[in-house]
Amino acid sequence: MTIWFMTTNQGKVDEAREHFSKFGIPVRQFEFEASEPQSKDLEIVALSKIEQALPHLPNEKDMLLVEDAGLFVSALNDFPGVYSSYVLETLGTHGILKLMEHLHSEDPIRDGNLRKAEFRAVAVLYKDGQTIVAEGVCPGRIAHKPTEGEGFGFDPIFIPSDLDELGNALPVGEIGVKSTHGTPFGGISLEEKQLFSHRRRALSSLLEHFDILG
Ligand code: ITT
Repeated sequence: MTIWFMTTNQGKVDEAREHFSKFGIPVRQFEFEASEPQSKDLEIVALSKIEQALPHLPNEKDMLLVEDAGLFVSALNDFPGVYSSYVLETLGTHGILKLMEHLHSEDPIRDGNLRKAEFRAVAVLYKDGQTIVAEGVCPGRIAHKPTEGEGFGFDPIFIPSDLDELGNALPVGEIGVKSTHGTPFGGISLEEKQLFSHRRRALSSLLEHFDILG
């Protein structure tokens, strides 16, 4: 049983592998150029990609996974959202920081609220003629400067909110049992990112909905 993950992004493949390997499910990258519809809805984009790729699946019995994510910044009216890939290629993380330069406060709680953002992911899994959709959200804030290290995309500038003992995200300023202590995703390991990650949440929720382990 293989999951074909249709994506051009190696970082996303690594994270999906890290997650599904815990369940003994191999993940392989599916190279297919799908056109993305212009939509403000991540789910519409993901479902359209599944539809385009299905006829090209190597084996009918295999599963096909598409997962579309975006960074939604509150002070920028949820920009870049579904345009995240394009914005990363054009403005880059420095461009996002520039757009937010005026948003700062000496008070850490106010600062966190001014710079509030979240990652959202929609994962769609196709198996045996059925399609399951699941979502994952990771609330947090945008750092004042990028961090060096691991990660991809917006990881250098996104700081996830702390988590309580159940793994739920806490409001800005509250200290949780799981915390990156103000370090962005780009400065922590892939394993630690999984605790907070929108992608991991969407993929976990997929597995709950879809009894592929049975
Ligand atoms: P595919 O559509 O081919 O899967 P993509 O890189 O375009 O690859 P998404 O549409 O899901 O992936 O992501 C939109 C952008 O958001 C893209 O530039 C990603 O690098 C970035 N992104 C997504 N998830 C991220 C994460 O966990 N950390 C940092 N950046 C992320």
